Amino acid sequence: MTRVDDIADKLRRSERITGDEALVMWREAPLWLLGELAVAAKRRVSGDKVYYNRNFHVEPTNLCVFNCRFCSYRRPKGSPEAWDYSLEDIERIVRSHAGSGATEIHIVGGVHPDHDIYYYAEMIRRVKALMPGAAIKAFTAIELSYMIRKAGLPTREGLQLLVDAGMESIPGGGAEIFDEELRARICPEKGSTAEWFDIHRTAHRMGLKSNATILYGHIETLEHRVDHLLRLRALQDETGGFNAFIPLKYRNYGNSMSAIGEVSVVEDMRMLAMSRLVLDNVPHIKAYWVMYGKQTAEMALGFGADDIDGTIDDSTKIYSMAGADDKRPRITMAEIEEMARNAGMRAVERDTFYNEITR
Ligand code: V47
Repeated sequence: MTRVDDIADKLRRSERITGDEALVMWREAPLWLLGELAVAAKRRVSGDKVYYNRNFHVEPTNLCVFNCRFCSYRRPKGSPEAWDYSLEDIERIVRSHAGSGATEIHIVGGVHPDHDIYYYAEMIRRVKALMPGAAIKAFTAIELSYMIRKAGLPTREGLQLLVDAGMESIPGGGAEIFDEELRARICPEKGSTAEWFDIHRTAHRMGLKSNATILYGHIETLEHRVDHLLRLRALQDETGGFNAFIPLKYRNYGNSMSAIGEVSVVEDMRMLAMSRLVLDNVPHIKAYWVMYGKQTAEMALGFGADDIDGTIDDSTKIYSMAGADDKRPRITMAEIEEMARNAGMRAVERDTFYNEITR
């Protein structure tokens, strides 16, 4: 028996693998084996289901106090491509999605230099008032940490203020790469790994659910990826608060790391499968179709993903600005159903908390 065979058997018995074992699989296991193991692990959690929701994004601004090297979205103040919506603009955006049946509104943007936490609480209140039936998933841990620190509040109090306004869960962005040395190279000014974990740990202890991400396919090594996954697995052991993990592929258009290029689709599939296999305690692995494109997201269902995110309704620019093919991303429920069928699975509409929705 080779080392790969041994580890594969461990995974078939649903045993946890170590970081070293993960590295062996990542480097040496054939793609078909990773697919087989990851789909078996996925089926133990979600059977033949492929989850999606009806959602849209609100991106209040692309001004940002930070200047991450991989970001294609940020613009400096005064740029003709900068936007900075007022609360009334945001209300207009939300109203434009009335009747879409959305059950989730994902609010995320740049870290604005001037707005404070009370402004964001008011934003959430206004959005919630317009669509009380939709759950608000708002602000990356980096945005949250910045606004809470600026207000001089302890983390729990800051989060509570936003929860009282109507925030119901936290998206996974801002994680990038947890390794401190690498983080300092790709996003030197950005909120730290410790801040990201403080927000998610505190949120989980308050009973909030959140997601987690990794930005992969740039200058990181496999060791960095495994380290990232292990740090998330440890917090999940402690709190159980993560709903989903979303590997985000570095897209290289229009940012200062463009020369690096993008990793192959095979690398994407290995990333998805290894996420499923290492994160044995995170129920959902999301193949974010806006970032991968619809065809790659469909293929991801054969590598351990059980969620493709939502209908989006042409509401996000982060990925089109970074080079994603779909410049006006939207997907219908019929398309999602076909994707699931093509992968031998069944599309299931869910809410933010993975309750199934039957209409
Ligand atoms: O944190 C920025 C990433 C993230 C690039 O929680 C880039 O359900 C690739 O977190 N290439 C924001 N990625 C998006 C995000 C997200 C998306 C969908 C669902 C959820 C969820 C969360 O986008 C940022 C950063 O890691 N990002 N620039 C780029 N050039």
